Amino acid sequence: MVKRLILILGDQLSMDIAALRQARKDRDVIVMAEVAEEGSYVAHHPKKIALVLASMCKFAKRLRENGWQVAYCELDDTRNTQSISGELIRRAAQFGTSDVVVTRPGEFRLIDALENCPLDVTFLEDDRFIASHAEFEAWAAGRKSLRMEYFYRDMRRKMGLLMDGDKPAGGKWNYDHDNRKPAPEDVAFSGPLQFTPDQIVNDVLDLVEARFGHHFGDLRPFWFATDREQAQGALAHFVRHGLARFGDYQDAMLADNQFLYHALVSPYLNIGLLDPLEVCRAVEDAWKAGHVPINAAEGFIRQVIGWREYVRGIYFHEGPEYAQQNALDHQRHLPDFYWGAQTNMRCVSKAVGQTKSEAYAHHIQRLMVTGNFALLAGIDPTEVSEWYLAVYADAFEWVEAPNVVGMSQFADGGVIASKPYVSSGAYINRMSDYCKGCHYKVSVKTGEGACPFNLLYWHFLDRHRDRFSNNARMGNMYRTWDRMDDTKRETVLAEAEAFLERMDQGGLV
Ligand code: FAD
Ligand code: DLZ
Ligand code: SF4
Repeated sequence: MVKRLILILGDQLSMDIAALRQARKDRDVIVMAEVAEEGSYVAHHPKKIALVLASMCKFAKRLRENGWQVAYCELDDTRNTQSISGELIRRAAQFGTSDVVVTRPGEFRLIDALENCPLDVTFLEDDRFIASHAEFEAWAAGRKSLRMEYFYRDMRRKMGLLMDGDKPAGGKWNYDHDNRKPAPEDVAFSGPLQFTPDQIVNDVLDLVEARFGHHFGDLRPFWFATDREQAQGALAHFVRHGLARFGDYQDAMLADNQFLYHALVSPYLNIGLLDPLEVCRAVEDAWKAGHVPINAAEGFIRQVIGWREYVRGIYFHEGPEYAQQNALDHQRHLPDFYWGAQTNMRCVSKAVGQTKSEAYAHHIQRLMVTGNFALLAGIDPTEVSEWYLAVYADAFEWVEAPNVVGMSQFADGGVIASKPYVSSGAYINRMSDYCKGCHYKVSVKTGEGACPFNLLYWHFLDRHRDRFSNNARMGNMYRTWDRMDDTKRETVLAEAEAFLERMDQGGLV
């Protein structure tokens, strides 16, 4: 019987992950390694590193309790080679085997490293998803455009979620129309369940502080769930107390409430502490029991079996070059205020501020504040993508890159989005309370105090006229721009240029 090394990565912490399912306790060794390379290929937020390392420690402990032989290497072990393939090579020599089994990683960088590792590595499909690669390819084959909505309906039918026979429950596939309420005065949900660090977590926090404390982001207070039971508790808490209003206020933003009615389950889903289907079943059960309305349940389930599955399909369908695309040829460097330097734009400052403290911002903050600004200002999408990959606790390339490069920056030329997600300050004002108390005035279009989003919005449309003016969904925007008198348009463009110039030179904007 040949001994094999079963590699479990930091985002593969599921007891029924493919590599573990076909391993044998009497023969195989589970290899897990905390390595500097994974913590620093981008400068991950310290909270994200702590989440992964603490969850890895607890997962290894659970494996040992279940009778597995686990070769676990801590970050500060002097024998640690500090890379995943280095650790596999070292363990192969130690256990006298060259056979490795791994569930396919969620990032081409690591797949490539393992393919080039001088060992016999067998990859198994990561089947913690609802759509396999083959299913996504079959769905994509022959389609002119790969829009999410039809894929989502197939996933609903496949899993029988919110279905009434072969019809969607409630009569509609999509209740998005009901899900665009502006920010409420009061939020009745006190936010995600928070966990006091135990000894294992505290030890990891000390380690992360010493090794990665210089990265952008606050390590403490740290309250994430770090094992399956805690993550399940966090999910149950959200379903019970937050879900009912999730749909209504999904797109709303508040300066002093980071979480509104959001679930905060993506970090747990993405490292394997929760399973997407169990999350969706819990939501569906709450609807069936009459505890939450259909727009909340449908809106939530669409995010998980629709968007989450779809972006993963796109990442693997498009291949390793996808994350480097730059269809709009944007070349500007990411401004320092994305890393916490001062800015007078209150919306950006608040979104970045909560990213720093929580390693979290919700979808609309990512899309319509930080993403929108980067797109309007023409920031290099590779720099934008690196930022998102670093700063959010839930960021792994298979999910981050399509959301940033595709959905948010239109750098894939329209694979994901049929038009760029750009807006002036008016949208931010409608959906948030950011503009009250901002240095800029959202109602001012040019001159003293003009909101930069207002200026840059037209600048974006003007500089990309060749690409977008024939887009049916953007015709109105161009007609409005074209109706302005020449002097007004010249003023807008000149002020936008002056703003960008100031920003590039590191001035306070
Ligand atoms: P909720 O708002 O409560 O939504 C419920 C769940 O739906 C999430 O937990 C998540 O699993 C899923 N979901 C919702 N939207 C998406 C989506 N567009 N893609 C994939 N899953 C989705 N999500 C990540 O998991 N990792 C990322 O690195 C990431 N980067 C993003 C970058 C940008 C520019 C944008 C616009 C979105 C990004 N998202 C990413 C999607 C979304 O913002 C997060 O999934 C969500 O904010 C997570 O918080 P939550 O659990 O409170 O989600
Ligand atoms: C994100 C991360 C970090 C910070 N550290 C580790 C680690 O030390 N060991 C490990 O096995 N995995 C880690 N990860 C998760 C990997 O980066 C992740 O598996 C790949 O990005 C593929 O999705
Ligand atoms: Fe953001 Fe403009 Fe509103 Fe200020 S006025 S918060 S810059 S949208």
